[in-house]
Amino acid sequence: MSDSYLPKDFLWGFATASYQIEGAPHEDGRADSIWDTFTRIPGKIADGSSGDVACDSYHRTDEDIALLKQCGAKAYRFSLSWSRIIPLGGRNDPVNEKGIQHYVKFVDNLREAGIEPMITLFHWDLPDNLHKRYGGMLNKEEFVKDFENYARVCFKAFGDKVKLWITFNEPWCSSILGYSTGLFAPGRTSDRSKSAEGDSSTEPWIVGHSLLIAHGAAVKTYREEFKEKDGGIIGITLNGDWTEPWDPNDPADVEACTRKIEFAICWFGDPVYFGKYPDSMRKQLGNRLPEFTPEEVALVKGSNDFYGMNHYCANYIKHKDTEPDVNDFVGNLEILYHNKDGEAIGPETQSVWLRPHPLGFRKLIKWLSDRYGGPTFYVTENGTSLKGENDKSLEEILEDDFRCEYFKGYIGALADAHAKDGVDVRGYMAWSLLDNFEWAEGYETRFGVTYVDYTGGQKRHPKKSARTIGKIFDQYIKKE
Ligand code: NCW
Repeated sequence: MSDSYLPKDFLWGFATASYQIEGAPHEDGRADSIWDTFTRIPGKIADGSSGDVACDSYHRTDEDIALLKQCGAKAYRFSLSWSRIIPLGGRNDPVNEKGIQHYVKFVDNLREAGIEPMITLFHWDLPDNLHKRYGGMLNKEEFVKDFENYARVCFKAFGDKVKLWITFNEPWCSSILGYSTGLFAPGRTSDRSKSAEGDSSTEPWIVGHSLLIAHGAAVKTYREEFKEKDGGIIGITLNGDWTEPWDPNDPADVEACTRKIEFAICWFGDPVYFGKYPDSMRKQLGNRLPEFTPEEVALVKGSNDFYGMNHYCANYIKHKDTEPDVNDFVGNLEILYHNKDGEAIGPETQSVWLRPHPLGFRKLIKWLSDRYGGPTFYVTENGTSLKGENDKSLEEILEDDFRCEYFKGYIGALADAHAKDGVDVRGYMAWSLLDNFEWAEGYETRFGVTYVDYTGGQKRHPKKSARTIGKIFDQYIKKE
């Protein structure tokens, strides 16, 4: 048994996101988000599905809270659906009291159950009207004002009960998957730079910039109007993998590893902590990457009370000798799952991008802690899918030893990062409480510690991992 530990008041629990679990898309005044529209386009979702029903969590809040209690969770991270709260999205559009009341009741019930709510304001489901009205996240001026207004509505409605706030979940995904590869809503691709539609190769970088400014604006609002009274903290959640060189003896591969992390994580992290984009990005992207005005620097720099870290896996990186393509978004390098000697970084899972490698978690959180001057971390997501899980019998699915081992490895690595490397980490949310709508992968990929029987009345069946996580934390969290 390791002698590593986590602090006494460590907050652990589970995470979900509104569009992935709620369903009820037309209930109580909710309007479409960009994901409602996107999922209607044939071919966009692997199994042709949508979040129309998902886990039906909108109607099953009590069941979900009961599951959390059963697991021993101390916290629950969930996202609000902007389209329920301000269905048309904008600052001059009506606020939907029914949407607010739904979440007020949910937060109250969580707190009554002794579970600390952690709210994500934006987990990708932008009101579709804002996309149609002015181009959504591409339109910085409008988007920032509308997001700030939405954030204020939420702080006002829930601020006395909610002490942990996240502005954006994984802005990399909104920018790159939404505006470069087109895998996610709204499905725009930046590979049409020479087409009649004009140069779209700037779009992902413009979207990233809008998200950063909107984050800064919401944090300013919270600090100026709510923090003193409500006493909460607020930050942004960034995703990113650890990287190991394909050939550790090739300095170009070693250098490319850092560049990959800069393109994936520091794109957002550096502005928040240093007020600028990484040099490697400026060098490759030139003026396709927006510049911060002095007012924007003032807004964004220092805007994190904590670093929200989503982390799943690691990969090997091989440098490229060729010039970067105009649409390259990873830093002109190759992402691989085997190194020069054919060794795998980790086992396969159901998600093509996810190869578990727990030591990479310890290394990355330490790397980020060093780069950003030892911020407080909350791990806001960590978890895994299982190769072929959806094709197994229920009995087999419930014995998810692979997922249990994943959590043992990753939570142990986190405890090492805390106890041995001095990283200030205060919380951890496992992804996810429930199997749910896994975006472009539909329902075939399952991340839940609870099996959801989508065709069997949405019945929830806790897997072995649901019982294991609490036991793992019990071993690591200091009693005194
Ligand atoms: S898809 C994704 N995820 C999963 C999702 O369910 C959750 O909502 C997200 O916060 C689990 O955690 C996050 N992340 C995107 C991974 C990157 C995919 C890279 C594709 C390469 C082009």
